[in-house]
Amino acid sequence: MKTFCDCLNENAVSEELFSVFTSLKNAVKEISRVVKTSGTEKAGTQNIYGEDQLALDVLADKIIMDELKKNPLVGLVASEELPDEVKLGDGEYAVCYDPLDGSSLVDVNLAVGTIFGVYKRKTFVGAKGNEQVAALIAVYGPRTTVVLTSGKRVQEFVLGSDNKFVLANDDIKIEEGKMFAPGNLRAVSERADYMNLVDYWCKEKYTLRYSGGMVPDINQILLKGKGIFSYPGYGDVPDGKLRLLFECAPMAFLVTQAGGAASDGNVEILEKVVEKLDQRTPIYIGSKGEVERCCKFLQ
Ligand code: P6P
Repeated sequence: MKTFCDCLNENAVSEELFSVFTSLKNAVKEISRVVKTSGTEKAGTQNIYGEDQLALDVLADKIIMDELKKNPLVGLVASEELPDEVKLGDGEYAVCYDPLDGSSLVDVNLAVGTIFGVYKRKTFVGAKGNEQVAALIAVYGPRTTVVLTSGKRVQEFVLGSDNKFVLANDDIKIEEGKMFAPGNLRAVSERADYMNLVDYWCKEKYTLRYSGGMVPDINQILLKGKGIFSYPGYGDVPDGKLRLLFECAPMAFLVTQAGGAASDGNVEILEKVVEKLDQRTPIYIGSKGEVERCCKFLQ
């Protein structure tokens, strides 16, 4: 079985990026451990979006921050759980992350995940997703897996009982197929265009696969090699709830590298400029044909 290190070497990942991936891997291993064993009590605090934080959110954020602080190659970090980016030093790499996406699903024992985007920048403001040099998601489900890309291919690794990651899927590709993850369905109450699109998927007998966790839902599209995840805005939240920097851009990098696509309905996610860290965006991501269908249906 090929190890995490074997594959990074085969993909001619630089020594420096190898080191950053190792820090992310170490953080994922520790988060995987605490997700399985920690309580699900609230931390008594809220993040900048006014969402109640679980002690687990705060703990996962601390695990990642502590790990990245140990790596001199990482000069800048930004966390969905923190109000601002944090300068750590002169390292050339900038890592943005959502430490525990979908954490409200932990208490009902559904899969949750971590999302990382890696850049070579001195600030995230002004960044575009297509500047990412790497992206990695971790899925804490029945198994702990990571899916990553450094811009050459998309690979999945599974954490074994020896606490080591081994290659589970090499060179992941997304084709076309009838599977849909229609987020923010409440929007059909005000958006006839989204109603028509969901109606199309239902009439065409698409398989519904929506858990409420962006990471497992998009991980499923990557591993099944087909499908569409949609999360539109509507009413007084025209851009929806998902964050461009911390969630959508890293996901778009992974899915695009696997031959899929990601759009906000008009512009490719990877082309959108991060104007502020908490910027939201609608997102339609998955099979190319399905993203095109979303752009056609949705005005
Ligand atoms: P809704 C989880 O809270 C999250 O940020 C994403 O992981 C997920 O795709 C989305 O929100 C779910 O939103 O409106 O279905 O609860």
